[in-house]
Amino acid sequence: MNEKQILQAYEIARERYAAIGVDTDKAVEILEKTPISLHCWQTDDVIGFESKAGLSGGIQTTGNYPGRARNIDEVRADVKFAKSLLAGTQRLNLHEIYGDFGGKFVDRDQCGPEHFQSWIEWAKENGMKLDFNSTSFGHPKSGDLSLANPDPAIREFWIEHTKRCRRIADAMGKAQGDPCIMNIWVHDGSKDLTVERMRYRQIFAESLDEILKEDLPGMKTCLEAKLFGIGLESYTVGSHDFVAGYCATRKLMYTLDTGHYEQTENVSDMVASLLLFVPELMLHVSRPVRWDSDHVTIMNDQTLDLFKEMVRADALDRCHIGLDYFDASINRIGAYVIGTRATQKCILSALLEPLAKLREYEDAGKGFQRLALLEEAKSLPFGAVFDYFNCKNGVPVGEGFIPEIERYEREVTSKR
Ligand code: RNT
Ligand code: ZN
Repeated sequence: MNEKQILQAYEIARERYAAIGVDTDKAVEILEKTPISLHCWQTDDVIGFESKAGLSGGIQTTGNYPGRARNIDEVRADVKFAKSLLAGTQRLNLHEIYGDFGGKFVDRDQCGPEHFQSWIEWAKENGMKLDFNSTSFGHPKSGDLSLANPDPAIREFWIEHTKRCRRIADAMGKAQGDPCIMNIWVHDGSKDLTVERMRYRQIFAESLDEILKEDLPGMKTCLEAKLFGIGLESYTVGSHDFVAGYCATRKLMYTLDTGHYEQTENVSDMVASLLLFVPELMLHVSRPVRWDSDHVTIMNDQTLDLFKEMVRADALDRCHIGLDYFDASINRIGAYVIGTRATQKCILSALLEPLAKLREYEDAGKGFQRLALLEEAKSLPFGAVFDYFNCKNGVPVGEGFIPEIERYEREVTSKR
């Protein structure tokens, strides 16, 4: 399709949507401004630059597709290339283990904003804002319990780490003039039965209270809930109930990772409950296959419903959108582009819902009409609007990004 055809198709789509009360120009404008935070850890299978200790903490990448980023320059080059194929706004989500440590070993209780100064500069140069994560896994002190550990020495170590991470996030947020969202996810749990479920959770809550004491206006903290980790199947300290209760009482942002719930659970329905009790949501958009497998996000019913619920709740501005998956079995940069575009498709689809009309039907008790319009909305010319969004922003339309990624693979990643 050439540009003229894309614009023609868009004009037709615009009229079609207008007929049911939907403003496509406005939807595209909102989509362009809605940031999606790219998770740096897709470039290198969650390894980072601190040590070669490997992954622990109940998460795992599978696959050994060639071309993994091996150092900070390669991570940056890959993120930059992925971004060049994406319309709209992207942020970059860093983990503490991706600091610029200058070849020295910097332990987790020693990290500071100085190790992220070059990231702050790089992000500015590349038009991205930063988000951040403390890192509890892949360390000799990780064990099964970090912030929930009854051993004060270990617990203190992780409290110190997390406090320092909040200060790093604060420095990032101040430098970029926009709060850095810092996620706390700890892997704490137990492989087998425990008779101390409440005790560890109580310790965890105390650790978090201590960590959150410091007032840091440049950043916002969020806490991620989880169902279970590999090797930690019987018990998770930071379960949904714990995190929901903690965030509601402390007025903290809740991190909703779409892979972290029972497979039959309707995750999208959580949006309209949580947002009544927590100030904001951080989303880790992922794709669980049979379990929390961290497959590349695609445009499926779960993801579509998630964004529909956000738009229906008029809460896009209370939701921070990030990706979280790690697929080492396919081209890693391709994985970013597929996942980001899929997320954008879902956001756009939600923005194009004929909500006013649907609400009118619902208020009038017109159940048949509501269901009919929900069904018909599925086959409206959504693709023409998405093509226009990409064309307008000068990035490949449709499958046009496939050869670009193949070229980068030929010229760059295959040589690693
Ligand atoms: C793990 C969580 C967490 C991690 C990243 C690396 O189950 O989803 O968000 O994926 O922190
Ligand atoms: Zn996550």
